[in-house]
Amino acid sequence: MKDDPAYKALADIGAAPLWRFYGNLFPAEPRSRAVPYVWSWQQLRPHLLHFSTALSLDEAERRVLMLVNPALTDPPATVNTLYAGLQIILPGETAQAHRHTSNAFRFILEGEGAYTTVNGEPVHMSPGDLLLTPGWHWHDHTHKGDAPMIWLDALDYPLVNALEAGFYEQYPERLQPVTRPDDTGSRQFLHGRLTPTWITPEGPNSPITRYTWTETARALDAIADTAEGSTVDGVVLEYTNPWTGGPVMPTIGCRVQRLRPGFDGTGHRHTASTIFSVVRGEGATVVDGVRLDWSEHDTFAIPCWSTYRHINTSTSHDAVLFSYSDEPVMRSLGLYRSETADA
Ligand code: GTQ
Repeated sequence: MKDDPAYKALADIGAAPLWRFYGNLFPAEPRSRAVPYVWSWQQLRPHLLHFSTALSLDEAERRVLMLVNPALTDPPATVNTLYAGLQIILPGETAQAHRHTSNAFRFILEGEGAYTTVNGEPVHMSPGDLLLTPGWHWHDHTHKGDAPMIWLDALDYPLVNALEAGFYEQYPERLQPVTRPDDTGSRQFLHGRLTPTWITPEGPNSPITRYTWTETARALDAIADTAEGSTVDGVVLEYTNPWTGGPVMPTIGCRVQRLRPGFDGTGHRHTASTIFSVVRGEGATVVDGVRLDWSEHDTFAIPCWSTYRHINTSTSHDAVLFSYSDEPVMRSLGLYRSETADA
């Protein structure tokens, strides 16, 4: 009975009746707390520029606007397991060297002339480049160009903190010493099937520190006339770890896709939570009946197990989307599921 005083007695001694919690603990299917959302580049960019002069990099370790899911504000996250932020750095600035157990990457949106030093290797940035900063790698940023540099930051800290595995350390100096030639990782490995034989795999991450847009665009162009791709995603390519053929880091997988003019995708859903960054073009993604309209450099979030489909609203131009998800986590834990569905 409802007001049985025994319930109160249970709570006082650290116990609870399973039958009152069962449906929430074992839902028939996932019900993400995150909501579908699109962050507007046009709205955010002026705020980035404002803070680039209002706040120095001595006042903030990183000058970043977090893209916070309206349903995930405490602690802030973009989807359940992943985070996105927009970072700006001005010519002449440096950002303090540090490392954390969270895996991170940057996807470059605007500017030229900055680099991130990752475990002694300067990794240079151009728009469309993907730069990896795997967990526990020292990283600091330096900008030697002549205009602001803006990129998308991605981290898995919502997952790492949920696992209570977060460690962080500051480097004793502002910048770490450079100990490897510029862009070593991409120069050694970013050449398809030609892998250096004298280097042995180390750790779970891709050795490619920089996936250049030049190479990515070349791959997309080369495939353009040979394949329609999938009805769900168009021509979609996964950034891979040359040691494994699998995702670039153990917790985050990255993709790039081209939606041909007028593309109207079929719907699907999967247990991976996903974040998209619009490289080029304009379109819409319909998520559980909510239409997210997007254009260049917008970011949008697709929660776990929500049904979605992509539309390229242009009839003359391709749309290109970069995306990342926790699919490697779901797969390695046996929790990945996907199915086609009407969106
Ligand atoms: O640039 O190292 O957006 O450590 C969040 C945490 C960026 C970075 C973020 C970070 C960084």
